[in-house]
Amino acid sequence: MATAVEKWVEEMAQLCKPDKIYWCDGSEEEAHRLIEIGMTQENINGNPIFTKLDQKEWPNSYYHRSHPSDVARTEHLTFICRKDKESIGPTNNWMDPDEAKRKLEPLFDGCMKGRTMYVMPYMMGHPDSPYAKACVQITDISYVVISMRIMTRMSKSVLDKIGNSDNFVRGVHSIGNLDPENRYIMHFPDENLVWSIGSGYGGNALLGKKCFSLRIASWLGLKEGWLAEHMALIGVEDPQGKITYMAVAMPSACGKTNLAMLESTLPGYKVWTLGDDIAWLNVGDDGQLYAINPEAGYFGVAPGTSMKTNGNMLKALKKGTFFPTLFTNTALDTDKNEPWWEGLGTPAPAHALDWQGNEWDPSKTSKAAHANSRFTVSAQHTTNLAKEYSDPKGVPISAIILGGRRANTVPLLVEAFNWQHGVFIGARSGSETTAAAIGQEGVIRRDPMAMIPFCGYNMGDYFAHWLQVGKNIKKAPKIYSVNWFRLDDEGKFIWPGFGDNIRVLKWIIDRINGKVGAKETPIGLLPNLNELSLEGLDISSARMEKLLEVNPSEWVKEAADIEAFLTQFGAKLPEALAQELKSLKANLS
Ligand code: OXD
Ligand code: MN
Repeated sequence: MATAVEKWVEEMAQLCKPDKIYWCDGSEEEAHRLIEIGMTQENINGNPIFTKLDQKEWPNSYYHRSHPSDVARTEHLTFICRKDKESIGPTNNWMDPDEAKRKLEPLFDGCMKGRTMYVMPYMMGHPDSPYAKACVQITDISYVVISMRIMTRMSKSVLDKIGNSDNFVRGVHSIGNLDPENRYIMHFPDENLVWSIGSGYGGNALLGKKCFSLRIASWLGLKEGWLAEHMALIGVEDPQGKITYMAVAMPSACGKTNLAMLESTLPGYKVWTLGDDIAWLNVGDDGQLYAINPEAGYFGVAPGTSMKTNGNMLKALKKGTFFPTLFTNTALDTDKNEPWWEGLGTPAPAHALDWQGNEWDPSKTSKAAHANSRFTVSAQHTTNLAKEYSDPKGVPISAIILGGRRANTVPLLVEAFNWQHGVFIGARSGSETTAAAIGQEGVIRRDPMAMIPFCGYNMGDYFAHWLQVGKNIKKAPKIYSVNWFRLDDEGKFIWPGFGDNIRVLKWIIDRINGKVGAKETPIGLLPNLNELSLEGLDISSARMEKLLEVNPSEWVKEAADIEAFLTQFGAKLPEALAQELKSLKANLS
């Protein structure tokens, strides 16, 4: 008797009409075999699927170039499909589920003719965690298979775990014809189902990542009392050896990966990483907030990653274990057969192909690597991987940090007065858009908890859910806002960032332990300058004051923008947050 997975795969095969069906086992041998085949196959954009890089410098590393129109998430082509439009709210694109299927079925019909259908069984989360989810994704490109093997726990044993049940998350993916006109990423939360066609880009095509672990999982969290969040997970060890665990939300391409891999400039402090992008938070039986990372790898932005800014990551990229490492849309140094990107910290190559495969002229201003070019690397390569990474229980969270990219207005560091105020700080957060999503860069948009592209339901309900989770926690973690990106009058970053961000984390630990004070401002609690550890840092107190400035006229404008954003949730906006907005305005006047 066929299992539910087999029946579903058969149904999908009838629709997509592949030449072959291949069931992935997640083994090392399989990865090598698929890469070898991929090196001889052209992607439909005319590039080989994989190119082997110099194996001495970059062991077990391969290069992939995507279609030039397919280099980032496409939020305008991403839909949540439920009958009840109000339930998905004003910040998501909505489509009726029947209409979505009517639109997609003709696109999927025969889309895998001449191709192989790969069937990937995988877990999101440690298999022994009660929050882990068994998933099956199909795809028609081996680049997605190898990426998923790095990013998830892919194994044929997942099929045994699912057995005959139909309790598994379904993902259907095809690169289709890579035509942006025929590109859709559709989520069906009521069926734990994602359909994605027309893109091979990570955020659109690795369906266990944003599509399941955030958009669909946020629905599961709402129903089951937990939170699926766009957060890195770190443990900060102090000189006494005590580790404080923190969950850090930041919009895409705003430094979560760098923070997760931070090399401390303060002696005695060390950052351990559990994850760089997604955290699932739950209230444990002991009333504490716990977090797990459902992923197993990092899909990080390459440009700007150097030995100086993120040495731990470069070491991971060069580690080379039985998990391959992928580079996508970086430049290719053709003399050395090595990946290269702006900000790698090595001289520009004499001869290189840019991310589109054209000869690159270093004298021109055009970038060699795409601004959103990526590496895909296993967490097993991380030199600072926390030992609790393999603990199904996860880690107890003492601080939640909410970041954004703001040239002005928002100080380096603010502590919320309490959980409710922290939820308001999250709800009011804005950030400049980046190359991680197609669209204009550098425009400020409100991005509550960095979840605007990823919360699968009405954000009014999301805020209420955060408030409720806070009530269920015995000792709520403190909540902070951070902004590494404030500019001076010459447009230069004031704060050095990277390894020096440990100074901010240290203040947070000191606050948790009641060792330092804070001063009250209309927007929250700010550090006293003399209680921030700035030793060894070449930064004047005038510049520090600018970093910590709360400028009333900027904040009056900010409050008006926040109000316009929150008003769109109408009656769904929790009264507590409406009250917080009122107090912010009152405090400012
Ligand atoms: C990512 C993103 O790839 O947020 O993590 O876009
Ligand atoms: Mn992300």
